[in-house]
Amino acid sequence: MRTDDLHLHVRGESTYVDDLPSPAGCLVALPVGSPEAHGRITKLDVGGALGGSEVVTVLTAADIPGQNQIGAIIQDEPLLAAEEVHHVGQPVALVLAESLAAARAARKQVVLEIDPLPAVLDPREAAAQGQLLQPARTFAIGDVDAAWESCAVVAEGRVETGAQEHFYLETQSALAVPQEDRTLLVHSSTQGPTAVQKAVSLALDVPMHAVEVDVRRLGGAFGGKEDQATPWACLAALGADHTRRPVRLVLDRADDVVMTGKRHPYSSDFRIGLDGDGKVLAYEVTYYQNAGAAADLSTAILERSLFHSTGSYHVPNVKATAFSCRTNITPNTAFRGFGGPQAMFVIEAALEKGARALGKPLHQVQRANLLNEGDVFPYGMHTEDCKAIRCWEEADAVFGFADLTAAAARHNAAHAGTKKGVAVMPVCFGISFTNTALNQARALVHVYHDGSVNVSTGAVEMGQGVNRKMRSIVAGVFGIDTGRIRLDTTNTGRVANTSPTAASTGSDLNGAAAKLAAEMVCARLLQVAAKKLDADTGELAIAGGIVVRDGAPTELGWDELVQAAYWSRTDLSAHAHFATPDLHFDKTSEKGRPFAYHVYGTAVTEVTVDCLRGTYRVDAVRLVHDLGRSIDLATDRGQIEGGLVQGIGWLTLEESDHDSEGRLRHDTASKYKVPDFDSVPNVMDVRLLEDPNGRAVLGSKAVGEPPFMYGIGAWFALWDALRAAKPDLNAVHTAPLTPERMLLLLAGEED
Ligand code: LUZ
Ligand code: MOS
Repeated sequence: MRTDDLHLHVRGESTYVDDLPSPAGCLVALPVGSPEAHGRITKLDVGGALGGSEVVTVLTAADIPGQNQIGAIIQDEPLLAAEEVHHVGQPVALVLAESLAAARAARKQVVLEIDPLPAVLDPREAAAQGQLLQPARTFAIGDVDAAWESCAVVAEGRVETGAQEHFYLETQSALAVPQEDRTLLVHSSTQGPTAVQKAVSLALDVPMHAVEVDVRRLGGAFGGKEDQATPWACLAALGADHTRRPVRLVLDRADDVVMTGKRHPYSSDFRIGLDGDGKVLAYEVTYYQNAGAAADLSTAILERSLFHSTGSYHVPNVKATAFSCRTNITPNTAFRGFGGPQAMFVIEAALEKGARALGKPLHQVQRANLLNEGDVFPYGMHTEDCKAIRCWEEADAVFGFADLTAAAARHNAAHAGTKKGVAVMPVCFGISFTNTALNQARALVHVYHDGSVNVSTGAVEMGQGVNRKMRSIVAGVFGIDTGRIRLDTTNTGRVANTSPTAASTGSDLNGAAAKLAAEMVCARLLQVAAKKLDADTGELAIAGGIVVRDGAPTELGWDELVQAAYWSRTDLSAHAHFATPDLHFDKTSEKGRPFAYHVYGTAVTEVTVDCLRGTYRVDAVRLVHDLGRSIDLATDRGQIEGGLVQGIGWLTLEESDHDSEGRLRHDTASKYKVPDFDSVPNVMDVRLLEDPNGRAVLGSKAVGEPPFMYGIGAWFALWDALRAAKPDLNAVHTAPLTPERMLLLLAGEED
């Protein structure tokens, strides 16, 4: 029997929230969003909408029985706006109707009048006005101010990185079904079932035990459903609680794009100082994060930017300052990398400018500064089992950076119409939630007395393959075929107090908990086996579905053993908890050991630019990735290739911006370019450094986010090609480097 969902995906049989059959009497909910970026609500009249046929009711802030507040870190975001609106698309009311068509018609009849207030869209402007989510944070080590004078060169510059739309195929969805006694079952497309459970309980003023959140799988998330699945589940729950009828809320693509946040755009200033050998002596950086109209996860994202300010490099004197700036755009949120990519792009830009000032090749300067074993990060943690240099050296040995650079130079000398560029991109990414308390997980393992196994964890399957890994881990403990094991839904009734499946930690945390729970049941089974075989438990194990004694198979098979255990009244279920050891961080000194370990890697990217058209191709990305011992190689390769392509998209194609009124310029797939099959590099050569990791389950390493940042290499390879065409170019490091911007730069129209 097949127990993963790949065969369901290819047959289109996997169920998502919107595929769940409608329970009897199910209503459709549709949010009404603000048309203005900032203003005072002077009139909200739902009377016209209520007159429509099939319209059941229209709810506003006044109908919320509990808190009108969904902010998880900072309580600054209403579920439904009551007096003021702070961004276009901010929900102000909820239409409940018998059909989607009726809900759409009714939404047009809601009268919403807003007295506009000035909208701030730019993070530097917000900072100048004191619109900050929290006081500035600074990570510092050494003495930058004293270091400048010992530098051979000092370079300064400004860096802009853009937003990124998650574009998960499944839009935000929830189905809330009222149960007896004012309890609720909520199906939600969320990475954080407990976050949804808690927010619903606060909005409805019921205890958490009255809210059961169930998640089968998500059709993609990428961070977009870590925090921002919550409002839609709360609104569906509000409708269900109010009407005592089931309520389905599925955003259409246009609403989803306008009403949900993106990756944070950052505007940054850097100053870097190098000695004559290209060693970085000092680095000073200031980040202005465009948080949007409410905090959401912005302050945590800002923290991860600070942790990644020096990328893969050791810098002795650092001062990194970060501002989380409140503006009037949709609150931005988690997105693969969580602020890390933004900071890593800045240090790469700084090295590029510094290398140029020194007249040395960029990759030589990068190599000279790579992290070594025992080096200290600005946040006080030292590298352990550091793979930065090993990945770089292996990539250089296999792919030959000098040869690739020389080949590009030969091409460029011989061709005026096209230019080739090459860039090396080293990655170092810290694994663990930076909020230490979140680094815990639970699992529940049931062995049924027919020998089949049911596993529940706090991990949410979002296409990343976490369920395959859980299954493989449990099968390994029991010594049985993976086909005997099924992963159940992620459900707050079976596994409580889940951390979101995020920060690349899903498999590390939940896999460790699942392993512990399976080991508890396995130990009990071996006691039963020992009795039956008149053996010592120490001599016994299960392998290939059979009890083995001192390595030799016995007569006792798994099914028979499980039945014997049941009939002798043995507990065949176990719940276990795992918390990552040795983590601590002190926010006063900004020092500690926030990460269990780091993931390393090095990619080399080659591109060709058409100098007449500004168009380009990513010819090849070749990389060496620090994977640890893989639990599921195909899944890990998928994460590496997918992350890389998503990173290339962020830096080269995906342009998300607003007009001067704060309205998004795109709300459809035709106006926003996500990477497609054509954007995939012609060559993707992924080599793995497979070295067991002592700090995660079965020697594995987290793989979800780190590969995203290889995509930064595509930007610098394009920049390299651009410089071959325009050696005197002195433009701002701005991403994405779209074909349009490339053309303007080639034509000397943009700076
Ligand atoms: N989510 C979160 C994350 O809440 N904390 C983190 O540190 C994090 N890091 C990466 C992605 N999501
Ligand atoms: Mo995240 S960016 O939800 O791991």
